[in-house]
Amino acid sequence: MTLELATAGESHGPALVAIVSGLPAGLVLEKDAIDADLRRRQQGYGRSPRQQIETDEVEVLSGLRHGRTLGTPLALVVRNRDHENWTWGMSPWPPEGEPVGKGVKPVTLPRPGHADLAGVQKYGLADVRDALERASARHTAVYVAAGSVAKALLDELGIEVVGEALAEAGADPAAIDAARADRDTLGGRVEVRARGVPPGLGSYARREDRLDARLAAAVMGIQAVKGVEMGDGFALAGLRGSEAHDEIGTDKRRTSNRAGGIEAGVSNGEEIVVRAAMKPLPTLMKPLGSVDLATGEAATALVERSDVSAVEALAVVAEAAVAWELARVAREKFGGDALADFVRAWRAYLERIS
Ligand code: EPS
Repeated sequence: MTLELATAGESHGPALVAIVSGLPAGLVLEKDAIDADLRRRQQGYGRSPRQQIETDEVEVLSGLRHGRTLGTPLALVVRNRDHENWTWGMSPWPPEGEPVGKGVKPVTLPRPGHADLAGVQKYGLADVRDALERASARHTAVYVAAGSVAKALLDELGIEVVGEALAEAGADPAAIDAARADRDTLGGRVEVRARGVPPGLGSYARREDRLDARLAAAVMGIQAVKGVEMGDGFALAGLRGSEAHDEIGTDKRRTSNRAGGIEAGVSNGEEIVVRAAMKPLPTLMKPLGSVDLATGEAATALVERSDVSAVEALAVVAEAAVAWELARVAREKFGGDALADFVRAWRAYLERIS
């Protein structure tokens, strides 16, 4: 038994969609809690005017009745309000009538750092828009909705997952204002902490079972993330072994947590700490050098409305990714078709190891 997530959706298409399967029946979901996470993702200083157009909110099409999961696939939808400005340009079917609104002209100026050039080469596209629409970080909205569901499941096991931006330039209004004035962008770092995770989630048996590898893949899979570390991560490389490891007390707890709650790919009962580094966003108002794919001539990259920094949004998205992966390993370990079976298996396990 595991959780699976399938998503679909373009940034300016009609909607973003997620299908979550593998939830137990009987889990109570609250629309307000999911919408609150969607709102958190939209906030943060330095976001683009797009966020004034969108008021993200979850719709549920299946898998839920009267606020309780049915143990069947849960279909989540987040609409793109901005689509009304792109109905011709992003019409799923051949558009009717004269071109009107946004997205009507092909984009031929790929942006360094975005999916634009690789996307058109890989898929044989004539319009960069056909690549950038899906590559856009817009669809992290629906990952956050799925992460919110995962957090509701983890809450049944007393696990809490919280992400926040580190107090660095990408989350500092003054630095963001300065970058905006220079028509530039910023990146930054975020940290996600998961409390209440029992020892024994994940495994050293196979590379793909390792909890740290799974969390790293989940977080690295978020747009613009270029680095992930667990606990003290890269800093551990410069320490001696005597300074780097977390000693074990008679209560089996640790006196420090440099490992970030994971050893040998298995949770050790301490707080799980995952940090991610985000590169500066690649859409620049003062564009970098590129090539016009229509003419082959030197040009500058596409200039589009964009965020100056989305580090605070990344904190919410990374929180969702960590929650999702922890919920997945918990489903694998504790199983159960009914929520009560899942919770009972967790309790029995805690009793055995205590
Ligand atoms: C993004 C470009 C911008 C961001 C977008 C991600 O969108 P637009 O081109 O519509 O202004 O605002 O992020 C979101 C819309 C969002 O909700 O997070 C990109 O190119 O990745």
